[in-house]
Amino acid sequence: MKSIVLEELRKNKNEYLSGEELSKKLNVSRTSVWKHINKLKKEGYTIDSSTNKGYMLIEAPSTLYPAEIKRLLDTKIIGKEIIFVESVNSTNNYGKKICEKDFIEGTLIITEEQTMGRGRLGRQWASPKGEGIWVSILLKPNMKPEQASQITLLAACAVAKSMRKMLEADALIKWPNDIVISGKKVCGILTEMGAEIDVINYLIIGIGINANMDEKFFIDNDLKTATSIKIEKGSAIDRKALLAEVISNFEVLYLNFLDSHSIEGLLGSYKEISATIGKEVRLIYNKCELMGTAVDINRLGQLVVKLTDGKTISLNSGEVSVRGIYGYI
Ligand code: BT5
Repeated sequence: MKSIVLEELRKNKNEYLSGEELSKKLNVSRTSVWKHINKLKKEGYTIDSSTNKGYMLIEAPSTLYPAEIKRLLDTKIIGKEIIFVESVNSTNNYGKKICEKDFIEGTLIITEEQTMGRGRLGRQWASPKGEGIWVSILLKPNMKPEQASQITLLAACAVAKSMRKMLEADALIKWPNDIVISGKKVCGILTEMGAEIDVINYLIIGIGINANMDEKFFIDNDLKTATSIKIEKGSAIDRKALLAEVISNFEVLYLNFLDSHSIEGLLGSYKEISATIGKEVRLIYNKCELMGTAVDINRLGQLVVKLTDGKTISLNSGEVSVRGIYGYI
């Protein structure tokens, strides 16, 4: 009912809607309308209430509430179901609990703050309140577990494309899971899977985007090679619009991938915005540190590296640092 009240207020933006009209339209008491208005106000909606005229929506909060995101989406499966939690240890952990029961494919877990955000290999992911986009997409693709890592590339492509379109930022993909702007990391992706030998039971794509943090945040947290969109763009960004753009782009790429069972259609544009191809790289391979040049990303999504000893290897995932203006990141 609360979201229906909100929708009615939205339809009448810049106009007052009387309590009586609302209660008749929604077939509830005026007290009930008043209670829902108060709940919305507590959530941060600015609603003007006037005894004679009624209620008018002045401004919605920047919080990533499901109602705020859903109205910006026109997707078929991704984001049809959204779970919002104000604060959580990790949206991937929360997603895993849901996936281990039963879940609707395309469900999003969104939070304002992660208290134990995770990177790969047990690393931490700093996720301060209200300043980023911390989201997990729950999927159940009908494909072999070995193809799962390719979905990380889809997600990276969706994020980079969205940033390039919305912010006109020169966002590049550092294979496999980072988005960088001006040589610094602005987004990381953590893909986790529940699978049997031949089937994926669930796949969780966790996306962390540094939206509106200031430089001080990265200095205080000793994150020298990280940045936020705000720093790069010079002004705060609309997190709701960016999230909706990422989800919409991701769905297009994901549905194509399900149809074709291949990332070939995506590779051209992925490579065009790669921060890795053609660069000197340092990598950990079979527990050894090796140096080489990244020469390609193949149709399986693997990074092809020509090593300094002349051998060529293809990596599925792993630790690759790219030499850039801030050294290896
Ligand atoms: C990643 O790991 O880049 C994956 C990050 C995924 C975060 C999302 S948020 C939603 C979902 N829920 C989660 O709990 N996680 C996912 P990796 O490549 O291992 O990079 C981790 C490293 O990046 C850390 O060791 C730090 O050096 C650095 N780092 C930590 N927080 C950062 C931040 N906010 N921005 C940039 N770099 C950061």
